[in-house]
Amino acid sequence: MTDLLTLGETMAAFRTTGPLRLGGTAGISVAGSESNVAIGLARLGHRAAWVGVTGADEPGELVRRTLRAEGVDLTWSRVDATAPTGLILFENRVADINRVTYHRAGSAGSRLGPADVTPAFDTPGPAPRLLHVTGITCALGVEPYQAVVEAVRRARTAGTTVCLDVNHRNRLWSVAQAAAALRPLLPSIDLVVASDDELAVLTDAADPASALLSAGVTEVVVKHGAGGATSHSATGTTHRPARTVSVVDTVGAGDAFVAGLLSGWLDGLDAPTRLDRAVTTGAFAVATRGDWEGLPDRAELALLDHGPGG
Ligand code: CKP
Ligand code: MG
Repeated sequence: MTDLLTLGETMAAFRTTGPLRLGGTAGISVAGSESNVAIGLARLGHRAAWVGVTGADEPGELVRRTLRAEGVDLTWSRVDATAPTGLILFENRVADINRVTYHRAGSAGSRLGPADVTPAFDTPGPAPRLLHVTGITCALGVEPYQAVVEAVRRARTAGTTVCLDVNHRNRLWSVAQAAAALRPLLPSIDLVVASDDELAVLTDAADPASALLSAGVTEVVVKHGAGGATSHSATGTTHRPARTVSVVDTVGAGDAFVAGLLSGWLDGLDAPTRLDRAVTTGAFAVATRGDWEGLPDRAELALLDHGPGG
């Protein structure tokens, strides 16, 4: 049985230690918000499946090999030989500040469509327990957006709990475009995750969390970066401070946070304990280089409870 089903685009990622124009060496890995979450859950022992499309090329092989090695189920992903795998460049500029550039227009990943998600729900046996979708997939084009719409619709029918991370990307679309696409999904979303500045994508209300709960969302989790995170639900509001770590690379921190949160949900933890796990996995991502490489396994979750040498 699948614990978490997610869908999106995963790209080959090139990380430089300075401006790319100067040449030199780059670290090569993979990046994609939804697969970051899948890896985070797999590391914690959950069964995570990623639906996506890669090209029949070396970057695509890197994506598939990496996800397989991390224990992510690729049963419902596919290769499209007519389009290239997308690329993402992270050029390290100062301290933990990266310049991020996408080369993903027309990519295989953006060929994801509604037909790609139906097999995951049509497979005999129990439906996935969780579906995780993000605004990034919705921003990739009409077909990827329809894939999200279809996945959410099928999840509703199957009794699968649905999580939406707004994950707003200015380089992919405007706030107005994101609002027009994501707001209609809200009646079918159980759990919303957003950073405080992303809430305006979902509602114009002065009290966004209350408005989203009134719209039918069960839990609204708001990330405040170094200020921690807050969970809002009908039973009340809980806040957890961020864990104090040295900041190395903040990219992927949001996805790591979601992985901890959803892991807590799958384990049946209460809201405060789920948030604890979320700020912990988020801290692992912040304190290590790469989107997902530093994410913890079960035993490592406790490392940050004791501090260095503790
Ligand atoms: O919100 P996060 O920093 O956790 O997301 C990072 C990911 O998918 C990164 O892996 C990148 O590839 C992306 O978001 C993206 O498409 O921007
Ligand atoms: Mg994010």
